[in-house]
Amino acid sequence: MTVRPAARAAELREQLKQHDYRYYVLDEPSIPDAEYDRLMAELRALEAAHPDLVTPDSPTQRVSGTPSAAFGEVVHQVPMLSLDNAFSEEDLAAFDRRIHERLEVQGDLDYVAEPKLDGLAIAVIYRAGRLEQAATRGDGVTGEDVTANVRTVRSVPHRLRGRVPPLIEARGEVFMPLKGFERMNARARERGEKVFVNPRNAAAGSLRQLDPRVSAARPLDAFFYGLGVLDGAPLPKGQAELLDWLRALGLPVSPDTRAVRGVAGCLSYYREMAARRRSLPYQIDGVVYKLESRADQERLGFVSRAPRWAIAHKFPAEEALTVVRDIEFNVGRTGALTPIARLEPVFVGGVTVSNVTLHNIDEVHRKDVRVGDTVVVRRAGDVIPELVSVILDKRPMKAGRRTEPQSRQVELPARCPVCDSLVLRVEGEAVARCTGGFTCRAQRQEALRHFASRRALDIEGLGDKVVEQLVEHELVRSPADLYSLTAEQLAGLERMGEKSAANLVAAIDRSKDTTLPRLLYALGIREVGEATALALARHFGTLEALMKAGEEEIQQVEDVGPVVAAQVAAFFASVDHTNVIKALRKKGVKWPEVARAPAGAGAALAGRTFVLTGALGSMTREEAEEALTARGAKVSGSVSKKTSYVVAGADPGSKLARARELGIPVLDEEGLRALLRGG
Ligand code: I6G
Repeated sequence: MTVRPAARAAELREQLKQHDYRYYVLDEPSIPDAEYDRLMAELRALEAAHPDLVTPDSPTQRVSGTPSAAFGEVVHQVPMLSLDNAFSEEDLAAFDRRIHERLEVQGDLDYVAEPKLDGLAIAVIYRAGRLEQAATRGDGVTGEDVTANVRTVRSVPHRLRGRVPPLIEARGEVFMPLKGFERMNARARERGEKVFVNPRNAAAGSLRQLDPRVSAARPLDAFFYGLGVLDGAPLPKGQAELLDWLRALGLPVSPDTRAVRGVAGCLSYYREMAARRRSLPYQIDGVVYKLESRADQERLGFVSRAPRWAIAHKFPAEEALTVVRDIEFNVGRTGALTPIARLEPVFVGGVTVSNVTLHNIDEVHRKDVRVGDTVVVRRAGDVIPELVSVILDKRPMKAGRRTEPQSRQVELPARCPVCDSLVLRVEGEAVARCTGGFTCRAQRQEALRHFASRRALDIEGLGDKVVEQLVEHELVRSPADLYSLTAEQLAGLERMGEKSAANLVAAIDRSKDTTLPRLLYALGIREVGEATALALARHFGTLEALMKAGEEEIQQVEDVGPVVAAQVAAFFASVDHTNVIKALRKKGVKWPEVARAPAGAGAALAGRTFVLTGALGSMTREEAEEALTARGAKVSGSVSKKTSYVVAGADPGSKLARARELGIPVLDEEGLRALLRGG
């Protein structure tokens, strides 16, 4: 679709005016600065190609910053200029070259480099050393009188120090340090008040408060870097001397200004500040280089409201606009479903971003992100790119309807996009998960690792690396496939000798003799840990009985609530899972029936807490723990007043001493066995 230049220019003018109003009057910009700059650049290019399209009221014809009628007007005696921007090293080199050409000099030039604060430009007049007037830049010619508010900024002195000139106008930037900004927004959020989108807007909004008492409560700060009017004192010879003088007068000046030489010196300062940017206590959006010599500055002069002797070297924009092409759900190793926004690729923060995570479905709903939306994407430093917000004004609407969007709210899928198993979301939890376990390709590796782990089927030698290769080469899809593996197949894997392959086959074979609690735990059903597996086994006795049970019946098991019951029922509702169980049986995996315990009974050691310390001779620590928990006891890692018994084996540690200290009964291995027999 081609748009006629005249129509496009009119559209851009209208948009820019709207954005100016939101930015300068409401202090509520709806698009990132970089996007504003892009719109302005497009309008400038159009007007350059078609000069007849330039209108007197075009935003390109004035410096932005409409003064608000609410404040008195101040006409700047010396206009407040703006700075040209350099967005690349080439731009900077061209700036330096132009100066060489105009001054007809050779060799490296001396510059002063300064951080470019993201704040609000101000001019402060001191007469006989007393603060008389403070004004915003406004449109560069006329600003707003913000004297009362600037008086509340602590770092701006009401009186200058030392030998003061009869009249001096210092120029600089008012800004809000990050800590203060965050504190202020946190407080506003608590009170349900408006929060500011960034420190720049917070500073602007605070300075333009009609009630200076409100300004006074805002954590504003200022740095000065330039001169407007000066009477009764000689002008400093250069920028470095000017900064020293401002400091001497008691005005705050950035501690990070530096004399540099040539383009190379400028660039090394730029890189250093870019690296330090995240750790500075205030926001900067670039650095400024100024030719040191005032005599040379005067020879160079100005071009269209910007000095030829200074330039702002901007950091890459950290925010940009793009369009959401799609929203997909990624399934992680643990089955967690993560919504991902697929974006129209966009260059932001120095890289091209085409995907951003939306974390969870609540976040999607909170931000109300939909397919087709125009969104603000942010990438600050090395931080992972994030989707900041949706530009609701740009949401595509149905043809002929102003209020009905084309898109619908994104919903959590009912089934896993990878394996089609049910997706469950535990109430109160942000994360939704696929219940597929090892039947889900995305989760297979993690599920197999769990199946083989020590407290599950305990297959020695089936470590992470082996599982990874088995899954990758598709030798194993479900745990039942493990029992068909041959030593030859295993010997073909990386870092697996013949001996280890044979050992692994033997270990897999040994694991066939297992118990129902271990098997239930090994299946990796969400919310089913060892204790729950044991409780389920003791309640139902057989796997068949459990598989037939409904959610309500499962809830009869001690300590099993609706959340666990829903997960167990969903797991066994999957044909894939029941097929895996059948296949395990067929391959010879056996789990004998468990003596059923009526609810609450059979737990002879219920309510007692044990702590194990030192090595036991006839059983491993895990076996001891299993035996104890099977009888309803709890096993803890540390001794406290609540400990019922400490079981001490060989070489007990400090836990034994602690038990003695607290007077807790200590059992040796024989004592433990006796207790277990009795229970
Ligand atoms: O907007 C500005 C920010 C910082 C400036 C500036 C500056 O020096 C550190 N310097 C000048 C000369 C101007 N604007 C016009």
